[in-house]
Amino acid sequence: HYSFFPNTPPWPRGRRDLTYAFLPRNQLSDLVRGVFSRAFERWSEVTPLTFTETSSFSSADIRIGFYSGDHNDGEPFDGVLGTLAHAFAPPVGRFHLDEQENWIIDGDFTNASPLSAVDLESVAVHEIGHLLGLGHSSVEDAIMYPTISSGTRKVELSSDDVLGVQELY
Ligand code: TQI
Ligand code: ZN
Ligand code: ZN
Repeated sequence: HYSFFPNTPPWPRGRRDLTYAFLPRNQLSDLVRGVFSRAFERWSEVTPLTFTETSSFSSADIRIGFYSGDHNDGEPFDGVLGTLAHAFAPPVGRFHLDEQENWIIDGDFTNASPLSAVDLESVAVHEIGHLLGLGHSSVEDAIMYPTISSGTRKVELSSDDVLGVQELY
């Protein structure tokens, strides 16, 4: 069963159209940006929310960046595997990813070691759930289940994820 992020109100009623931006120095390719766009779409399909990319990092509701090691928020990254990413819920939706992971696009594990490669979209869909105020779920199929095996791709919301987010929005 789904849960909510403790002590975190969801995005307020008046905020249904949210913006997101990428840390400019990451210089992400269109391919990578497309992965995030599809991950947001999975949640906007089942809620009244919309997500639009903006070029203004400082004014975006959700700020996405790849960082390595200590990046001054008290939650340093730890290199390959371990912590992959973390998200801080509203009012500033910070979404940080560990730059040192072997990120895989579109489940294409052909040139990667399945033992250490992580599918970017799978992690993005999960972290966006946190950005919207969801905690972890006890349902194994759920995107919000707290573990994922390395080398696997899980991007489809389960009915448990949908029920959870629809209770918030
Ligand atoms: N990051 C953890 C996560 O997002 C951060 C975390 C630890 C956390 N404890 C928490 C977040 C309690 C909320 C509440 O869950 S992670 C997965 C999964 C991670 C893990 O890097 O370990 C995914 C990031 F579910 F697969 F294990 C993305 Cl998909
Ligand atoms: Zn961080
Ligand atoms: Zn999580």
